[in-house]
Amino acid sequence: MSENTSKFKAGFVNIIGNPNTGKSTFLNRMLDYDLAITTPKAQTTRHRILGIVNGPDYQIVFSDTPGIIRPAYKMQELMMEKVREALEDADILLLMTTPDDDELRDESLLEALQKTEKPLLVLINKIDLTKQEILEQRIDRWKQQLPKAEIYPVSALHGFGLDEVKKRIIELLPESPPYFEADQITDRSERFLVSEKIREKILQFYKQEIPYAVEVRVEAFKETDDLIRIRAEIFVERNSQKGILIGRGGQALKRVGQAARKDLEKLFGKKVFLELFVKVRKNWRKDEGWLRRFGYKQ
Ligand SMILES: Nc1nc2c(ncn2[C@@H]2O[C@H](COP(=O)(O)OP(=O)(O)OP(=O)(O)O)[C@@H](O)[C@H]2O)c(=O)[nH]1
Ligand SMILES: [Mg+2]
Repeated sequence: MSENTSKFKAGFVNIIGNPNTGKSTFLNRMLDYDLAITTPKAQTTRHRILGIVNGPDYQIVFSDTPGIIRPAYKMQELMMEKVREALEDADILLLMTTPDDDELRDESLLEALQKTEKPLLVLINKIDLTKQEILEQRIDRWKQQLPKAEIYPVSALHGFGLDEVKKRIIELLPESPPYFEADQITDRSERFLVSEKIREKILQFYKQEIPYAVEVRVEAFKETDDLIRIRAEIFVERNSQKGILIGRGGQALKRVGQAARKDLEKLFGKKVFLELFVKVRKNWRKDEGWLRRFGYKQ
């Protein structure tokens, strides 16, 4: 191998943090692509998703993870396992916080971050929404809690401070050959991205518990030269939820389909034909069998 190859840098940068702090928004900004879904609701992300950024002599493999919560049911327990895994297999850790979020919702994770030997960047995101005074208090607080961390105030949404973070990540990357082909942007399938996009619309359009009781599965994905035909199933936990999801005369579900289709056409650069079906799977969030089928468990 030539000398150049040996100087290539590559590594895993795992993003963790409380719900709704902007982890997925940050990932999309780094990729310059809307890979991960983002919404104003907490617990938008349920799975770990890799997003790969390639440069001339580096490859950053970002991992987006679910927001840190105290699990109330089996699905959330499995989500938190993914967060803990992300702590273990990172080369660089990135803790996403906001000015009004000054402690991790899990003591043991804070302890793990205090003990880690890995480079740790704490991002204070959404600084567009705060005052200098508060920001300075937060910086002091994180310096106290995590003395070895480097702290960066940013705005993922508005693109502020991100170049500096990216530059620092590249500096910190270990020397390594790339882990993925240069044209690969994620480890997730197109089917997964479609199901997430549909879930994003459900998070946006429905209130209270509906989005949390929903799982989406793509049953068929057929691509031709000028069209992608997709058939997806939406699972809910109860009949009453099915009624709400579909809405009077099917209007509510139609809105989900139209909005998802529009975004998917942008994402894939092709015309999309999308069919949605709603089914009831009683208490799937607590059921190991369903959680396995839905990909929360191996
Ligand atoms: N004002 C402002 N809003 C932001 C910023 N970054 C993200 N947001 C918004 O914050 C909300 C949450 O963003 P997400 O990226 O979904 O947050 P997350 O941490 O991935 O959330 P979970 O997946 O639920 O843990 C969205 O409405 C974003 O548009 C920012 O820099 N400024
Ligand atoms: Mg997210």
